[in-house]
Amino acid sequence: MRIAGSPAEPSISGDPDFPVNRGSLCIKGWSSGATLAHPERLTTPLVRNLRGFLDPASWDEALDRTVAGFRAAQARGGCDAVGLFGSGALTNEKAYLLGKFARIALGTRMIDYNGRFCMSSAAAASNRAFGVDRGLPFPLSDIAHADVVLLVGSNVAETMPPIVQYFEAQRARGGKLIVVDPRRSVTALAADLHLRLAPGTDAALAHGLLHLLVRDGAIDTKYIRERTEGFDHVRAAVARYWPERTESLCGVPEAELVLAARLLGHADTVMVLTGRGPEQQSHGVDHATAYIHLALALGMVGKPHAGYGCLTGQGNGQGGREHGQKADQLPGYRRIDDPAAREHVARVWGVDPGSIPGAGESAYEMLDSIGEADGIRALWVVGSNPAVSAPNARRIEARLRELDFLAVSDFFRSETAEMADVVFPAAQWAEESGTTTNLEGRVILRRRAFSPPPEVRTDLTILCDLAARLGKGELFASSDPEHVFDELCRASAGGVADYSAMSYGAIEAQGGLFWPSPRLFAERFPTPTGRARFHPVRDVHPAEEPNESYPLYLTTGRVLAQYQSGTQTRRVPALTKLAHEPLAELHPAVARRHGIADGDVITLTTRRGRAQFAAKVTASIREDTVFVPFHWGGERSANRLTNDALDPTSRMPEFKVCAVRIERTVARDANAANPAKGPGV
Ligand SMILES: Nc1nc2c(c(=O)[nH]1)N[C@H]1C(S)=C(S)[C@@H](COP(=O)(O)OP(=O)(O)OC[C@H]3O[C@@H](n4cnc5c(=O)[nH]c(N)nc54)[C@H](O)[C@@H]3O)O[C@H]1N2
Ligand SMILES: Nc1nc2c(c(=O)[nH]1)N[C@H]1C(S)=C(S)[C@@H](COP(=O)(O)OP(=O)(O)OC[C@H]3O[C@@H](n4cnc5c(=O)[nH]c(N)nc54)[C@H](O)[C@@H]3O)O[C@H]1N2
Ligand SMILES: [Mo]
Repeated sequence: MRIAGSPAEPSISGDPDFPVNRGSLCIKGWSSGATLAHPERLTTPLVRNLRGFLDPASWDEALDRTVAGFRAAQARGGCDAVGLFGSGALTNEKAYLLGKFARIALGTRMIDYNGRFCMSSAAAASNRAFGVDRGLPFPLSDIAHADVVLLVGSNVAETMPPIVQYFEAQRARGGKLIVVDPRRSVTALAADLHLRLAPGTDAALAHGLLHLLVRDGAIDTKYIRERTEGFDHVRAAVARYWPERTESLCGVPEAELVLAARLLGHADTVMVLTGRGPEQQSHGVDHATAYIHLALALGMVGKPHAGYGCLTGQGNGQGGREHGQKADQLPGYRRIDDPAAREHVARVWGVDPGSIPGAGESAYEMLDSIGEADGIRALWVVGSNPAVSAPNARRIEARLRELDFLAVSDFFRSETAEMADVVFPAAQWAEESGTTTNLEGRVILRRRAFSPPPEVRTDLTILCDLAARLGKGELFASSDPEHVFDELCRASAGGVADYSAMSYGAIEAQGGLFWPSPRLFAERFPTPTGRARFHPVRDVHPAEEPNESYPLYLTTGRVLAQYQSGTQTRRVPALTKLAHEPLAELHPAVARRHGIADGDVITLTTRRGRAQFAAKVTASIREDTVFVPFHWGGERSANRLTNDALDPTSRMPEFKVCAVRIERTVARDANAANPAKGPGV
C-alpha cells in the first residue's frame, strides 16, 4: 500500500509489485487515511481531573502521573502490581520494547497482549505438532496451486479480501474449496462444498473426516511412518467416529462428510487452513490439532502447495507474538523460563539475568486479577480496547474500574481510554517507521510518510520517556525504530524467530525478508526428533451449551466494513455507511417462533449479560445458531454476552460458542419512527 498527499488529504493506492496482495486493498485499506486528520483524533495527552473528567494536559504532567501511578501500585502490591497489555497491531519494534520495558524498567512479570484472544490456540497447536509457530509455512500464493483447500471457520471474503484472489485462482484452475462454518458466509457461498457444522463441534468433524480417510485407505502411510510420530493413538481415537455418529455430533449430513473425505482423499495436494472459528474456543488448541492431523495423515505438510496454515489476523499478528510481549516469552520466540535464553537476552539488555522476572498471566487472567489480593493494581494498555474486545465484557469493565491507575495509548478515545486516568496520544502507522511480520513470516518495513501532529508522540518515544522517569533511561537510550530493530535482531539471535541477519537496509533492498525461509518442513520438522507429532485430542463439549432457558448457540465474528473493537472504523463515514450497527443473524424459523421480522430490535441474553441488535433474518445460518459481530460497545456489545471460559493451554477465550436467549424488543417500524428506542447509530 502506498500513501501520499497530506494527512488531511491522503491519497492511498495499492502497490501492484507487493507480492502479498499484488495491489489489492480492502475497503478498510482504501479508507485508512481518514483517521489521520480525523476531528476526534487525540492531539494532546489527557489526564483525569479531580472532578472525574479527562482534561488536556502537558506531556510532563501525563508522564509524571503515570510514573506516580506505577510506583504507588508497586509500593502497595510489589513489582507485579503493574500490568502491561500490548497488541498484535504494534510493530515488532514496539512489541519488543514493551516487553523489555515490562521486564527491566518495571520489573513486572505481568505483560500479555491481545494475540491471546486471536492467535494463541493455533500457535499452541502448531508448536505441539511441528515444533514451531508460524501462521503459514508457505507463501499465500501457494493457495492458488492446491487441488483442494479445506477452509475452516474463516470468512476470508470479509476478513481478508486482498487474499481472495488466491482462492479464486485456485478454483479457476479446477481446484475445490471446502468451507467449514455454521453460517453460509460470503466465503462459503463460493465453496464447492459447505459443511455447516454446529458451533463448537470442530473436533468431532475433523475426527469424522480422518475416520473416513483411514477407512478408505486414503492416508499416506509412508509419510506417516517416516515423518511423524504418535499416529497410532490418533487412529485409535478416531475409530469411533463413523459417519452416522459424526453427523449426530456435529450436525453435518453423512453424505457431505463422505463427499468431503472423497475430495480430500483423492487430491494430490491438500491445504488445510483454519481461522478463528475453530480456534476461539475453550478447546481451540485441540480443534486446531484435529485439523492438523488431517494434513499430516494425508502426507501434505512440507509438500509444495499443500500443508496446514492458520490465517493470522492482525497487521502484525505473527511478529507481535515473536518478540516478547507475551507473558511467557523473550525476544526471538524464546521461553522466559529457559536459562540460556535469559542469559543471552540479559547480555543484550545489559542487566543481570536474575533481574528478569518469570512468566506472567495470560491476557484475560491478568485483567481478571484486578481487585484480587495478588492482582494488578495499575495497567497500561497499548494498542487494544479490551472494554469492547474482551469476553464477558461487563465483568472486565467492572474490573478495570477497580484499578488504582489506568493508562491507555491510542489515537482516539476508545471505550477503554474513556475509563483511563491518563491517555497518551500515539502516532499512527503512516507517521512512524517500523517493521511487521506477516502471516507468511515475511518481515516488511513501513516507512513514515507524514510527521505526527505536534503534540503526538510515537509509542517508542513514550516508552523511552517513561523509562527515563523510572530511572532506567540508559537502558532505553533510543526511540529510533531502526536502532530498536537492530537491538531486537541481536536479542533474537539464536532464538526460534531469529532476525539477526536482518536490517532495515536489507529488508528494503529485498522488498521483505523471511525468517528463516518462505517454505518450511520440506525435509524435517524443528522438533527434537525431526518428526511432526500427532497428539490425541478429545472431542469435548463447549463450556456452555443450549438448554431450556438459553435455547440457541451464540457465535460471534466480523463484518467487512468494521475492524475489531471499532475504535477506528466506527469513525470513518465510508465504513459506517456500509455497517452502522450490529446485525444479529438468525434463521427464519427462529424469527417466526419469536414473531421477529427483519430489522426488528431484539435483545439477546446470556448468563453474563444482555445486548440489543437489529435482526437480520437469513436462511444462511443454522437454525440453532445466532451470529453477531463484536465491533460495537455498550448496549450493542457482543462481548457482554460471550463466555470467558479459557482453553487450558492457550488461555484463549471461548468467543465462538455460548448459549443465548432471544426476545423481540422493538418492531422495525417503531424502531424507525423512534430511533432513540432502538440501538441507535
Ligand atoms: N473486516 C474485518 N477484517 C478483519 C478483522 C476485522 O475485525 N474486520 N480482524 C482481523 C483479525 S484480528 C482476525 S483474527 C481475522 C479473523 O478472521 P476470521 O477468522 O475469518 O473471522 P471471524 O469472523 O471471527 O470468524 C470466521 C468464521 O468462523 C465461523 N464460526 C463461528 N463458530 C464456529 C465454529 O464453532 N466452528 C467453525 N468451523 N467456524 C465457526 C463464523 O461464522 C465466521 O464466519 O480477521 C482480520 N480481518
Ligand atoms: N466476541 C468476540 N470478541 C473478540 C473476537 C471475536 O471474534 N469475537 N476476536 C478477538 C480478536 S481475534 C482480536 S485480535 C481482538 C482485537 O480487539 P482489540 O485488542 O481491542 O483490538 P483493536 O480493536 O484493534 O484495538 C486496538 C486499539 O488500539 C489502537 N491502536 C491501533 N494501533 C495502535 C498503535 O500502533 N499504537 C497505539 N498506541 N494504539 C493503537 C486502536 O485505535 C484501537 O483503539 O478482539 C478479540 N475479541
Ligand atoms: Mo485477531
